[in-house]
Amino acid sequence: MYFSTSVITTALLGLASAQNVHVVSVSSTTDKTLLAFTPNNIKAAAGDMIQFQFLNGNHSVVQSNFDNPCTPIQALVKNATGMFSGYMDVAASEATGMIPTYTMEVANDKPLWLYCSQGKHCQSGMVMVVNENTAANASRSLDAFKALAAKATANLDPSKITPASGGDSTDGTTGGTTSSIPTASASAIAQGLGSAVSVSAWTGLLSIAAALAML
Ligand SMILES: [Cu+2]
Repeated sequence: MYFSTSVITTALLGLASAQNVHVVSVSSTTDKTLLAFTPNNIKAAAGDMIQFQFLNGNHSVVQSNFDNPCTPIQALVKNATGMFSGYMDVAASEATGMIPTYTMEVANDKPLWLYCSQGKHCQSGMVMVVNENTAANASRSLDAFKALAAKATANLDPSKITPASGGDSTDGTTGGTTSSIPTASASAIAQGLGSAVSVSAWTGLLSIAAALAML
């Protein structure tokens, strides 16, 4: 069996790009009162991973839609399984030297509107967007979403809502997984700013390399 170098290179690049991990800091290691996701406006391709690293406080990440900033999407769209990280109490795991994380895979390139369902954090601007698309609709910007959130009458907990009986099922929804990582490595990854290739991607590359060596 024979593979040209270009075919192999393309395969390796494809694998690496499919495993891009975007790191988002939730609150801050230095300012525990910070109610923000950083960065709060990211571009991610379908198949990319987003890892939320909970650095302080007790926050969550919940999927809404643009028009209803502080409301879980499952309260808006029938059969939606919108993402919800659960509440991540950083103080509870601090003594172990670990911080909680929540990692999700991006399903498509549509805008994904997210908020924190703790207290009035959503109204305070603890919101973000993945794949903002102001080219398609100039009014659907992160700034406009924040302004809508500030006026929301309630900040809804996904575990305490009534599932929707109607709505637009074209809204993309997704799930994720929770884990924890050493506090030290969290800041190291966060300083990488943006994307990094995950361990599993490299494991994949190594197994492909091993397979090729046996041809
Ligand atoms: Cu919060």
